[in-house]
Amino acid sequence: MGYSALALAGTALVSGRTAAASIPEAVIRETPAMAPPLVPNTGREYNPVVTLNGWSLPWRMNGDWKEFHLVAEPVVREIAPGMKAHLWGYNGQSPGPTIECVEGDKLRIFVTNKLPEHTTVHWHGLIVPNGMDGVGGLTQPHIKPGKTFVYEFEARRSGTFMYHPHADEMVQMAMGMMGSFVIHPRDAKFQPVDRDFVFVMASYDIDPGSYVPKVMTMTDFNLWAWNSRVFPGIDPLVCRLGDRVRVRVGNLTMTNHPIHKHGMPFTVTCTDGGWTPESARIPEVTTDVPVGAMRAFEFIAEEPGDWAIHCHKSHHTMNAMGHDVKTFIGVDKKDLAKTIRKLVPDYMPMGSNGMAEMGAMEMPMPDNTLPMMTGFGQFGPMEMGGMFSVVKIRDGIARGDYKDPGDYKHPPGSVAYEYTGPVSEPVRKTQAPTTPSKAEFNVVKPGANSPQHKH
Ligand SMILES: [Cu+2]
Repeated sequence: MGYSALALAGTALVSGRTAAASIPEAVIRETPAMAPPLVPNTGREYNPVVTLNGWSLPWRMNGDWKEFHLVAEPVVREIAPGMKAHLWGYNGQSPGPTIECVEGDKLRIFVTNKLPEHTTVHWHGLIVPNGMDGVGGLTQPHIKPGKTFVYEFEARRSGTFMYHPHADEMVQMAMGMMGSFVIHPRDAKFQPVDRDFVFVMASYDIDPGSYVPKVMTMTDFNLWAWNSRVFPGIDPLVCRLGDRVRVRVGNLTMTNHPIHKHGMPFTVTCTDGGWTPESARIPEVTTDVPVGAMRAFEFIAEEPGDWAIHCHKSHHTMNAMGHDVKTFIGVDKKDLAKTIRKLVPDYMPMGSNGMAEMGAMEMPMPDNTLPMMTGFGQFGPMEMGGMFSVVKIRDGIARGDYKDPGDYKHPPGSVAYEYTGPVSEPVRKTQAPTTPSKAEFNVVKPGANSPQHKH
């Protein structure tokens, strides 16, 4: 090979200007369907991750450099069936493809800018030479529209990281520019898992009926997404019974997300700062993922079933509509509705008894708008949206099979059921509340007229 003359082995990273003379083909993908894990056929071996509703970027080996080609460009992303958004992303989708490599790999990443404004790429959490850190103006000139820049660095430590622009950041991240970056350990036996899922959280503010996120929104987003998808558009996390499973979650929204998983506890084993020491690993069922951070947690898939996994902020498991609607719980709106219907014949009062009715209701909505509460399970409407998916644990799934196995078949007698016998009225305490006596509290004030001091 013509590149062997570079003699890079064992040296510090030298500029690859000669080797970078030819650029690898940019692989573009335009579907939000989950790609099967990208098993490496060149370079060192590793156990690839699975990107929810996404894919991993192929590379080419050039001497001992692993070369990738990212293209920053406007994309159309299906947020969930029935709604598309006009975002900015990489290589045809938002988020961009996951970049996977192995600790010690020499990486050369070409970044072509097809956006209408300049950009850069910051490698969040990676230890890179300062001039490769991607902070526009501070560590490099911006990548102007139409230009291609080259980033070269060694993958120095394994873990879970992200990439995103560090140029007009508020706009570019609000438009969906981000991706996951996984560096696999040099030793494939280190912290091994059977299934390894990754996704990055983003939030969007897209008015019902429109396509482009409002980029000035600070906190009041209306779409809370995993890999730019919302429930019911998020892939299930399909696991084989007994598998050791890792879930890597990054947060590039403007607020924290307590990620909660039903069924079995998990342990956070890695952050974007590195692997968590054994002695610091505690079992949990919820882990908070702060803004600008990654958390990877692991569990043994030992309980079969359809287990919910979701952000525990309940507004984040809702889709866009009006989150600013008034609360009407307890209000009888019958008369009011009659009056309003004289003016607006379709008027439907909402929420006198809560909002569950919305989950089953097919309300007329503007085009390109998802219901606020949606999704049907085998027992009825799930009334979810946003950051929600299902960990589907099944016996008899093949290794490497991520196809949705459908609804869980519960063993007979293991589903909550209706009681149909007589129900007596609950016993309520009818006596008016009384002020507790001093004796009940048994407060002893030194020297005061406490009972002990009365003679
Ligand atoms: Cu959340």
